Amino acid sequence: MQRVRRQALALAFSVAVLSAIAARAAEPNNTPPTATILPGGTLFVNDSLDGTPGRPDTRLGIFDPSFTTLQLVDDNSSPLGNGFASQLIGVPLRSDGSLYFQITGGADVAFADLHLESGKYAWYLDVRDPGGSLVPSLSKWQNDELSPMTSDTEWLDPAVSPDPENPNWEGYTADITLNNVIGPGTGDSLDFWVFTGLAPFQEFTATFAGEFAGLLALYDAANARIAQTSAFDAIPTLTGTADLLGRVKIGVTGVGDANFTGAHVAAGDYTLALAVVPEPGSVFLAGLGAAGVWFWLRQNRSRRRSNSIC
Ligand SMILES: [Ca+2]
Ligand SMILES: [Ca+2]
Ligand SMILES: [Ca+2]
Ligand SMILES: [Ca+2]
Repeated sequence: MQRVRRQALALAFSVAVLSAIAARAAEPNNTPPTATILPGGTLFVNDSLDGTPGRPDTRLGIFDPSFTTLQLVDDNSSPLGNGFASQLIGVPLRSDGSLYFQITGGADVAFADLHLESGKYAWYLDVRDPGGSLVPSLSKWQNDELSPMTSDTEWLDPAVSPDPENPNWEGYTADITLNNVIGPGTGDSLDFWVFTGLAPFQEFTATFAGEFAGLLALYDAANARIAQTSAFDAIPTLTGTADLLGRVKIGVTGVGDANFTGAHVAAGDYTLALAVVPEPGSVFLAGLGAAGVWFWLRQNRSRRRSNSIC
């Protein structure tokens, strides 16, 4: 018994040392299928996210049909994105039902394509009738991309008014809203990790601590998201069980990106730590650190199995 105990303590110690070696992501690990597979025994990772690059600062202008006369402009009014996206509310449609608008970089005040912004964004055009109700048939949206020294021109074609009593579209307006934080951007906005070497169906608790507000999600072997933390969790914590192979796949993103597509601007270092749940009823097990328990159990089980085979 003494020999078994010494062996178990030595194993627990070696696992604790292994766990103390902070793993880093083998980037890109930005999707569940490309998750970084951690060495068996690794129970925490120190890494970082940066969702800020690739978010274009936009400027939005309303123009005449020939795009020569700027009539209305906005730089940073959008409630969507990172605070540098644009929005114009209640823009009157022209008397033929048309509307012409242009999106350029924030610094390009003259709409002369003089800017260096790049990245994906989305625009939403919501047309409202004179009573303020949305007109879905005329409303539309699109994902787009801004590149340095270019701009995007968009418009609503002239059309016959839906109201014969109001052929000149009087009172019809459009809200144009831009979102400059869509998709993963061009930085390191997502990390996916696979912890390995746990016992089959081993219970675990995963916790996140970081310089930014984070979200964790648990993925199954088919890369389906099966559980996730909420933006309201003071300490993002997931509980679950390892799969048949003793693996746990966890995704890390920033608050606001509940779909784990990387659409957030959080940045900073974080620690993701896994604690395995010891089986109750053993005083000896309670004396071992959580880092060593699963390994001790696994060794003991395989030893028992080989004993019973002999
Ligand atoms: Ca990372
Ligand atoms: Ca802007
Ligand atoms: Ca474009
Ligand atoms: Ca990553």
